Amino acid sequence: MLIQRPPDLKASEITPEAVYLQRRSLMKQALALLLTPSLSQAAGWFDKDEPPSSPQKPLRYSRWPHSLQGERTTEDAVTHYNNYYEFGLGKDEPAQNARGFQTEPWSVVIEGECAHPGRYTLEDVLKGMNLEERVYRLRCVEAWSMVVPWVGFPLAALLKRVEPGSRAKYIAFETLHDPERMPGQKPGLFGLSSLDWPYREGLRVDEAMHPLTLLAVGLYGKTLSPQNGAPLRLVVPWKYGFKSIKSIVRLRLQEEPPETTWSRSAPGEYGFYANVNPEVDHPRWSQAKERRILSGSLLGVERVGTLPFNGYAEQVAGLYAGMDLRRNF
Ligand SMILES: Nc1nc2c(c(=O)[nH]1)N[C@H]1C(S)=C(S)[C@@H](COP(=O)(O)O)O[C@H]1N2
Ligand SMILES: [Mo]
Repeated sequence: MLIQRPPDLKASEITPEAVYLQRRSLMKQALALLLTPSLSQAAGWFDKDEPPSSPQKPLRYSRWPHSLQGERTTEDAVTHYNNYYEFGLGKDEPAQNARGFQTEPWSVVIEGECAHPGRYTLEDVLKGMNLEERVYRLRCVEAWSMVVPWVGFPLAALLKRVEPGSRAKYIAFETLHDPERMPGQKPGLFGLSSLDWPYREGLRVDEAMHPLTLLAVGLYGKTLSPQNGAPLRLVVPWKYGFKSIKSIVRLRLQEEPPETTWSRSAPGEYGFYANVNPEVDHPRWSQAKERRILSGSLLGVERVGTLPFNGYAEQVAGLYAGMDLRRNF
């Protein structure tokens, strides 16, 4: 399916990941965008008078020394410009539709090739964990990015507790599957019936054990808002945003590479590795630059060059030594 984009619509505003799958939702969104007066768009993509979301609680954490310097994306923008298809296709929809999403109680099943499989409550998972604030860039495959002060702990700390076995080569992640609580999972409701739920992602175990790989429980010093993946989500800063799976309920250690949602639905567009790479274009648009979103206004969004591995090459390029990154995209 090839969809011609009206020249005045930016790729980042029409949700290309979903566009591939569903023409109807594209038409709806394109129409909505065309009908949006540019002035109100400039004022921000969300309604300031909206009722409050579920209350976010303050977190105790220490600062990580190697954080990004410089500007951050405002909290408003991080919490109101989201990709979370379980709660709708538009960037402003998750903040609306995830309001009141219940994350207590929450538990995570850890299974497969490890010494201590089981169902862990979120409290078990967090017990004794040292929470840190780490300012990481999140670079979306749609060529926009944000700079976010995440709060979390290294995934490695959790994996070490369950002691992966020698056959554990990959780790599979799953988001909650509960159409009653996640309306986007209801067949056809957002026109995304062809995406099979739950949302799935995967990493190689050495990627998962890398000290930059974070399980985030908060941002801007507070517990995560539902739209950002409460209560527990992955952040892999050198990979495109879709790897950073939200609201995780299952981790499986396994020998074989897991299937992932986007590479399953569009294998030519989304690979397993998804390392940020300005030299490997998405088949339908360039990845050489990104629009750095810093506040709730789309006017004056700076376009900056995208860095290999999203700027973390020094720390992670060694994981891929000898691999052809054009083939393993
Ligand atoms: N379960 C789930 N996780 C998800 C997504 C999603 O639709 N569902 N979207 C991904 C994409 S494409 C991006 S860019 C990031 C966005 O994270 P943010 O909304 O916190 O900025 O979440 C990722 N994790
Ligand atoms: Mo994304």
